[in-house]
Amino acid sequence: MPEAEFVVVANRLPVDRVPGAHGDDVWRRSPGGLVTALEPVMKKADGAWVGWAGGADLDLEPFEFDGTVLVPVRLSAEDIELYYEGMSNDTFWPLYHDVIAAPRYRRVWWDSYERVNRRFAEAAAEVAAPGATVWVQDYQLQLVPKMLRELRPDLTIGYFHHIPFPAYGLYSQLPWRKQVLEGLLGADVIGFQRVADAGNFARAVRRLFRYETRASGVNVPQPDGTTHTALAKAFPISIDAESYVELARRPEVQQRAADIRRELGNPRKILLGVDRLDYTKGIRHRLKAFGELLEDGEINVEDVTLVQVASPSRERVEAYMQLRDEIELTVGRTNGDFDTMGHTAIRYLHNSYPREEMAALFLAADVMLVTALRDGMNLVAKEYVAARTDNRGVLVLSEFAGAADELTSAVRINPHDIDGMKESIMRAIDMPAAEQGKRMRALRKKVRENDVAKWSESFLSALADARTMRNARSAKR
Ligand code: GDG
Repeated sequence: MPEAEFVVVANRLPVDRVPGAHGDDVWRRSPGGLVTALEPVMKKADGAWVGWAGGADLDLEPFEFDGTVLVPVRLSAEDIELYYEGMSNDTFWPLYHDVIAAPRYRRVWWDSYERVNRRFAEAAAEVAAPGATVWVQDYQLQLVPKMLRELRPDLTIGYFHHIPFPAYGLYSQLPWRKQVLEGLLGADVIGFQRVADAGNFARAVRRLFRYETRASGVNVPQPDGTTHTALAKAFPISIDAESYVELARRPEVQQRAADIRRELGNPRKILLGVDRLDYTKGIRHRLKAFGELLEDGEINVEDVTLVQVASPSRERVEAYMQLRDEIELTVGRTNGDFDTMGHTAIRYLHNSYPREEMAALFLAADVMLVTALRDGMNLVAKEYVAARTDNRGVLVLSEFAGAADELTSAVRINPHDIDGMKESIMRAIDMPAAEQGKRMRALRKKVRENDVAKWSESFLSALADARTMRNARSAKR
């Protein structure tokens, strides 16, 4: 197997298997933000990407795709059930999102999580060149940094946590709370979305291990008497803003935005929500506020329509099935109560759409509703802002989304406060064009200045500094 100077380790490979023209399967680049973010870095370096190819029991050899070596990690049907749907999506996900849903703690899930993390670590250890840099992604792989350091002490290891890190009072529920922190502390740099997440992590480390933390550094004593310093810091992720600007300027996307408005019966205002169908996103709270505004007579369906894109997600996990039922019941009731022949209250779309359609929706939306109860960052908020090259439109943004730290000119809401949210939605609907412009310009400046290229550069430069320091220390020994 070829050796790589730069290795990404993520739960999923950056490609999807899709049916090809000749009846066989072909690989297609997946649309995700992480793939876009890392593409330039992977191309520059001799890059490899270690991850699951999707699907059960696939035995695949490493292969090259677009100049990157992809190293598939095999997951059995049982691994998918225990490590992925169980431990990752039914324990860590709800626990780290402030127990919005009750996390389940099952020992068989944990055993599988450890086993699968080791498999990822071994695959990375095998493909990394001597002294290479490895960047591990997200909560499915929290044990990989330590496992990898044990296998390959010569590597420089980074880890980025895409979701929140909870306060100690919640984190301490986790039966394996020590093992997870130890796993993460194997990294040289541990990146979080918000300053608050890095703070929660450092507090958990102090409480459970009493390790010394100085500025953002955590000093971890090693068995051989030396100290390993892990840097735990915020690196807020972003989007490829220019690609949304480019999409929004295309005449066909603008035409589609106009068509969407017409197809909806030309309402005066279109409100939009775009989320994976997930209980962290506050979709039910949003529907409740919107339904009450209709009930109160503050708005009517000829005037205002809510478009809710809820893309299918984790459909085999019980909590997600329940959420879908609840949302669809609410949408059905609201529409049943308020729709007319020509107008609908909520246009609900349980589907995924191409990026062009998303951009057209952003352009058509007068008000974008991001009402997450807890969200690491929320890229949709940044995408909406980037697409509004006309400096119009209003972003209503939950203070519980990481994006709220940077996007301070949005209309901020607390999604638990339904009355407050109703007032803010009305304020957004009625906002004069001049105020929209002022706020949108400020938001756009933030997103265009801090794009995803800057995110990966700043993380990787912190990692390069860590590597220099480590080399200097070992030269002294
Ligand atoms: C996790 C964290 C953090 C959605 N529906 C469609 C579609 N999308 C795209 C959006 C956006 C992405 O999916 C979703 O990103 P978010 O950030 O909003 O949320 P999560 O999926 O929960 O992501 C989150 C993120 O990781 C990155 O660190 O911000 O907090 O939870 O890009 O546009 N894209 C297309 N069609 C759809 O129907 N094309």
